[in-house]
Amino acid sequence: MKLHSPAAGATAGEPRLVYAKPDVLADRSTHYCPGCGHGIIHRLLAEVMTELDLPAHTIAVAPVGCSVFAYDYLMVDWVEAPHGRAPAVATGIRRVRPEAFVLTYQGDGDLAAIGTAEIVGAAARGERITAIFVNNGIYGMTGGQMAPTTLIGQRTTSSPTGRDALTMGFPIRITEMLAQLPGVTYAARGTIADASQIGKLKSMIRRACQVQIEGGGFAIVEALSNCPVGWGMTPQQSLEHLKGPVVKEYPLGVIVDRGTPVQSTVDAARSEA
Ligand SMILES: Cc1ncc(C[n+]2csc(CCOP(=O)(O)OP(=O)(O)O)c2C)c(N)n1
Ligand code: SF4
Ligand SMILES: [Mg+2]
Repeated sequence: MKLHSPAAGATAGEPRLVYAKPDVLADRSTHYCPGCGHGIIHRLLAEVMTELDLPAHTIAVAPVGCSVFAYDYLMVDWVEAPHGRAPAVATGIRRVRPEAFVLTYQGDGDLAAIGTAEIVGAAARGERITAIFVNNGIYGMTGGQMAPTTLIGQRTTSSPTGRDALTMGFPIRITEMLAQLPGVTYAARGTIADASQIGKLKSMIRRACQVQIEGGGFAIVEALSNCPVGWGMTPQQSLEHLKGPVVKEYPLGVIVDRGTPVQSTVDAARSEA
């Protein structure tokens, strides 16, 4: 794969290629709505996997939700595991293919609601998988219903007057919850809200992939993303909303990094206890 053409060799006056689409990213339009963050996260994954030479060794697991068709865009081997079961399916793949790079990609409805048990179980077991968790605060695919991650006061099609904590509960910071588990080597939250944050999110995804390569346990990156259609906003408004109320509820940064390999993760967790 060639991300960057070599600067060396370009002679004065010749155009120099500074960026190219990673080969692992399919050369096709996506089905995502204009301004949707899923495409940015796909690109970051494609760049990181390419830089770490992972595509040929990768088995990825796709969810339900708008990213169900991730397998049409990232040209690696995929298994489809609808209804929140990606971490369970990834666990099976891990056990039978110990040499593979195992990746899951899930939205917040899929991971934090429909498949809560599976993500908690995989994290508790310290499964050596890399999980990408796209939190856009809503069930995008099915028409914008409330998710566990929906903000208090946020209007959705199933909370038309705004989410009320008294009757609908509070948003779940699931990545912080998972980070408490000793089996979790790395947990971080980034966002696609602007160019500088996209760079930081890429570093988090890179670290989460390296953890697996270096023999660490479970690694998760939550990507705060947008759903302009479900939020009833323009793409630009949705990015401002991300930077404001969404980041206030879901703080950005590395939540835990216990180091690799697995034994050091366990030792670090014991010393925290
Ligand atoms: C057990 C079960 N309940 C509900 C559905 C319907 N369903 C399909 S996708 C989806 C929402 C997924 O939302 P999310 O994971 O947040 O992804 P997004 O579309 O927002 O990226 C739901 C509820 C389902 N497929 N299975
Ligand atoms: S409904 Fe929302 S999450 Fe789904 S593709 Fe459109 S903008 Fe993206
Ligand atoms: Mg969602």
